[in-house]
Amino acid sequence: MTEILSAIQKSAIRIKKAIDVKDIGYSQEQNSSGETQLQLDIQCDLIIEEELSHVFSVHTLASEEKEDALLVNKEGKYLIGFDPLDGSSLVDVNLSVGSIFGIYSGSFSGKNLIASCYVVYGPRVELVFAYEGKVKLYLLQSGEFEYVKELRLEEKGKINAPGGTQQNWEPYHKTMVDGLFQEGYRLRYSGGMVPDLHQILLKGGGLFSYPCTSDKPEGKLRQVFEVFPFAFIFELAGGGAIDGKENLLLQTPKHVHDTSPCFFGSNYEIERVKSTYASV
Ligand code: P6P
Repeated sequence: MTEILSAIQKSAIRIKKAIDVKDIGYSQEQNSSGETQLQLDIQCDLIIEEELSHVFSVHTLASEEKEDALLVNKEGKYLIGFDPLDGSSLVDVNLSVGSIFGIYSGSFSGKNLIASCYVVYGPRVELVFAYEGKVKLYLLQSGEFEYVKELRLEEKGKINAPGGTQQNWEPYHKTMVDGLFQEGYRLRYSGGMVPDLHQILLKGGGLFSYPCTSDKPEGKLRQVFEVFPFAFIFELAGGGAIDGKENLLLQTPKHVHDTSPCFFGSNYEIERVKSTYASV
């Protein structure tokens, strides 16, 4: 696992440099979710593929930016699902973006996650690695990632990050979100999953939600590349991660690009979601 973490760290340093280059515009291509790819998306995907395919323990790579998974070493032990540059369209407006990695054993099922990691490219570059019961924060300083501290969620937080187009929310979901605001929760939502969830983790807790909506009945966020890795992190940090009713890590995607409604947060907020969704 050390070699995988090291390869992710090398990727992050190269991706940071790529982000700092003047905008290189959109490609003519679309990814498997029908999103037009930035040249930067493709470049970051290649960087990660290059770095991870040299690690002997990696068996298969699956990228959000590619239709099919790639076998890199049949003797390898781990399958890695990754989103090379989540929220990449936010680079144009100078907001934080991130890379997300799920490290699986055997298959891309939630229960087979062994470790997960994300990198947030903001005013600083920080990396969070969840493995063997601990969620560890690292900060990039003078070209090296230095360990900072372990991350833990409080039982109850103060942040509410409601995703999705509000006019397409179910009425019961809107009532739940508004109820949290009436209790004094603060709106913190940038449209970037990585910085939005990083803020909740570092500020002690709250709720991030991307529910089923009338325009996205299966949710928007991808299980293998985004949802499972963050579910693993939030659970290890003492919080919860559900699809409204069930633990997200109990899910097994039919296709590597499948999505799921998702809620990540401290226990108090996750219980609130469960009670809201219990009767729907
Ligand atoms: P919406 C970015 O495109 C992304 O995949 C996640 O990073 C983010 O949480 C979500 O979509 C934002 O979606 O519909 O709220 O703009």
